Amino acid sequence: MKACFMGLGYIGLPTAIIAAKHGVEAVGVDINPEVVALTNRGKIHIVEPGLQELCAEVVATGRLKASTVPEESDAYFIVVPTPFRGNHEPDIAYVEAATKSVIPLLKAGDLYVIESTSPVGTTEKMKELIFARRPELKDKLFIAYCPERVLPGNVIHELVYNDRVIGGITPEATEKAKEFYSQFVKGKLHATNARTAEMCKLTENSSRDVQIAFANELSLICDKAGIDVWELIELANRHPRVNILRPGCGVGGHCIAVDPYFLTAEFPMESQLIAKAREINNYKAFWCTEKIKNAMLQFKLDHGREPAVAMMGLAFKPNIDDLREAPAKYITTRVMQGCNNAELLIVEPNVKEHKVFKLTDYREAFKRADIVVYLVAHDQFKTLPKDPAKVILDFCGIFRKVR
Ligand code: SAJ
Repeated sequence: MKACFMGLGYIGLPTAIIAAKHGVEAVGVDINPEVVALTNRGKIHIVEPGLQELCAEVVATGRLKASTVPEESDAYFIVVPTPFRGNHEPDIAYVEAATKSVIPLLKAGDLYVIESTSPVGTTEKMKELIFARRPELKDKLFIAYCPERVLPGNVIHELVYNDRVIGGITPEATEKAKEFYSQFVKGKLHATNARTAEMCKLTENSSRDVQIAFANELSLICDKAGIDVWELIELANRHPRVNILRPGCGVGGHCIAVDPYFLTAEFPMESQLIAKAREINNYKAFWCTEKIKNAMLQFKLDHGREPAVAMMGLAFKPNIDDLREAPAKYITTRVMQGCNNAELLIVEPNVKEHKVFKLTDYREAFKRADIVVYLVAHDQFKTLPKDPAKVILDFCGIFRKVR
């Protein structure tokens, strides 16, 4: 079977590689010619453990090739970004563009699947778009939506072993899509319709955002109440049916921090809790910024000089190098803007250099700092000593567990 993957990003590229590894003749399409050229040299442009070797293998055997234009295939997968316009309005322009580029190639019996996180109803919209241009294909295509849920950093394993939700426009389309995915997915393939599958993806990530907001709200309450929130959560989680997540310095990344807006944009009156959770998680980063500024002022009052402040971590989550939508980056920028001539020691052990931030080694930063601010719970930081002479602001529970 030949499959065309539209979009060679964090999901499209690994999926094309894994499908090729399992015998599919894969064509990976991207608008970025450098990504295409790199892939055809068997190299990857994203950071994902183990993927480089697999890419080299499937390119060398000719099972995967990359191109800037789609080729006639038996199955087409839309795996392009779905960004937001300014006012948190989802933008499916890339999905539409990718669909338009494959429409001329479609033939009866082909499979067309959207994987991109999309507003509910997108698959139906693309069905209309296809049949408007190719009326002779009406009811002769298998059209479905199949979201991915892989965790960055563990993609190869999760692409194969995660269960997947397969939502066809028709039951026959669901079965056709299940047949394709069964070539490399060992997890269970759960059949449903397209709208439910679209909603399922948004539900998974929105539920996590709400759960994190609860943990963050607890941290604000406990700060005011003089309670150790980490001790509190660890105790509450001893309850057999309580599972409170970890407070942090905010919620980052291009998924949990973004996907809830697909629901609040489309169902503004019905998604009050989801909207409020977004506000709470965004507010937490502002709250941390104010805490840091107050600690700097207090230090100056106590010591008659500006403090040296170590900002520990920029990434959006522990032990990765991805700074997209990272609250730690936002906080560091805000503190930088208001720090007068206090020395700011910015640390991100997973990034060698940054075009905006001058980075310092975490051990040196810790040694030189009067105030140490733990923003991201990177493993490296767990090796640092506890020095009572320093002011510690720990927003991520660097040495703490919650269960
Ligand atoms: N975070 C907390 N406290 C927690 C857990 C996470 O503050 O207890 C923060 C993290 O620091 C980070 C953000 O939330 O800033 C998101 O991190 P994450 O690990 O929860 O999620 P992602 O974005 O790496 O991956 C999520 C996953 N979705 C769910 O867990 C429901 C993954 O399975 C999805 O495939 C991915 O989103 C996606 O691409 O949609």
